[in-house]
Order: sequence, then C-alpha cells, then structure tokens
Amino acid sequence: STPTLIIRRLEGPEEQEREALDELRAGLAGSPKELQPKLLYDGHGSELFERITRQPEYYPTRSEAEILEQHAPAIMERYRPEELFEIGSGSSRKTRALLEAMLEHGGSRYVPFDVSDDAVRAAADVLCRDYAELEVRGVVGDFHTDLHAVPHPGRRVVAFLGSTIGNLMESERRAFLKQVHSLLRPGDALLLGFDLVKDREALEAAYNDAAGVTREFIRNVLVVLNRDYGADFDPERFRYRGTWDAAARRMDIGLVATAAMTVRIEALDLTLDFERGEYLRVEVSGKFSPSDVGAELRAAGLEPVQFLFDRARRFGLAVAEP
Ligand code: AVJ
Repeated sequence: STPTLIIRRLEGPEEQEREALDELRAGLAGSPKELQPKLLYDGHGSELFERITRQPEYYPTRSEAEILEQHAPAIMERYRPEELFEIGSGSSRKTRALLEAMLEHGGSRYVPFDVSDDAVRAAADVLCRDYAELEVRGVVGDFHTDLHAVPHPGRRVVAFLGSTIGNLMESERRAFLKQVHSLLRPGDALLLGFDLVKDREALEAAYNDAAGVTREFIRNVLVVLNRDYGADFDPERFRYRGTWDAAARRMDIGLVATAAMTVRIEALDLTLDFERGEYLRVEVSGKFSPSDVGAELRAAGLEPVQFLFDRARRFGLAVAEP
C-alpha cells in the first residue's frame, strides 16, 4: 500500500506570526532577557541539534534510545495503539523502536507533530520509504497552542521524548500536561522522557561539548533573529554559557554580552540595550527525579504506571495513563 502524508498547519500564518512577535517582545522585556527555545530550530539549528545528539558528552539521546529499544515491545504489546502520536518529533530517529513495535502489534499510523515543517517533512519522507505499511500524518504546529486541533480517531500512545519537557517552566509544564491529558482516552497511554538530576560535572559537560556544537547551536539563534526578525545582533560579541542551577534544578543556557551594545529588532520596532556581561537566556533544560515527574503527572490527572531507566540510570521514561 502507498503511505499517505498530510502536512497540516493548524494556525494561519498571520496568527502564527503575531503570536511569535508577541512572545519575542514579552521575553525580551523580562529580566533576564529571554528567548523562546523554539527559535533554535530553523533548518540549520535542527541540523546542529542532531549533531549535538551525537557528541560523546551529550548522553540524553543515547540513554533514551537504550530505554526505548529495550522496552518498546512490551509497551506496544500492552497498549496495542492504532497510532503513535509524537509531540516534538524532530528527526523521529529514536521513534523507530516504538514504530516497529507498534507495527508488530497491528498499529499503523504515525502522527509526528513538530514546529519545524522541514523536520516533519524529512522524517515523514524517510519513514514512509522505510516502512511501507505505515501511514504518516505529519502535523506542523506549536505544542503550546495547537494540540487540541489534532483529531483522535482511535486508540493512541502519545510520546513526548528527549526531555523536551525540561524546556518548559513549572507553570507551563502544568498547562502542557493538562493539554496532554485531554488528548488521551481510557486505554491510551503517555510516554514521557525526562532527564534525571545528576552531578554538576556530567550535566555541564553535556551542554559544553568539547567540539563546540552546543555553542554553535545556541549562537545560531542570533542568526535566526537577524534573518527572520530584521535584527542586527553581532554573534561575535556574545559568549555561550551553559551552567547548572542546582536550586532551580535546571541547566540555564544562553549568551553573555561581551560588551555594552545596542541592538535593533526591526520586526518589533524595538531598540534593545545590553550591558557588558548581561545574560540573554535562550533556554532552560530542567532535570527531574522520578517522584517530581510522578507528582506533576498526577496533578494533571495522569496516573504514572511505570518508570523505566537506562542501565546507567541517567535518563527516565514515565509511562502514564489517563
Ligand atoms: C531538545 C530541549 C531536550 O535540553 O537537552 C541540547 C536541547 N540544548 N543542548 C536539551 C539542547 C542544548 C535539548 N532538548
């Protein structure tokens, strides 16, 4: 059979653009100034992130892949979903273990959902080629606003992998998990990947790789702002910083201005002043204990039924039911 591919954009371009500008303005008005992590994933940024996942210091992708390879068959045997709905699917590379196990147990639909249309399209193309019996329905959207608009035609497993949940602040996580709860019916399940709290050394190494790929990934956000928002940032005058904030239990990741400067952002009709040494936060990457995750799931009406780990216990996968 021929696989089908539908790219759905859930919001009109004007609406998307207006929201993006409002968010950008709000973030830059804060202290510290803050950007939205999704700005990192233009075509080049998505490629850089893929390169990060292959760096020796960046364990999360490998650890999660190990968990999925080991446990996907039992998970799919237990839930026997018609579809796998993956939020923030990116390249869908780790998803293969889940897809293969789902196909074994009669499921046939994959719904990758991502902000990057390039990523959804590329992943869908490759998966359609590699799995002839798989039906792929790609969805391009923002998981903060667009999840409710995705149809729910049958039993599903929803996956939110890679510890992307760590990009969200606590109040955002609460709202997000409630949204996810509304995507599930009895018999469905959520697979939530989360990075575990660990020692500062291992964490800071993962976000300060020796090859400098993370630095390039984060600095690329300024190129995105210059190109897409008419800004005039000089990336050379910002230094990368990725440090562990033990009290907030998150990596704080961003750029430090190496000199006082003024930056213009045409799309916002905004002139921004930076002091020398001022921090521009680009993302946070929260780390969790299984009990933190369990409590947040329960608060959203989800029941954690299993916590799975890699052998070195660096990363976790929660299985939860509505
Ligand atoms: C894609 C958000 C899971 O937080 O580890 C990797 C992004 N940033 N290195 C993470 C990231 C710098 C990544 N997530």
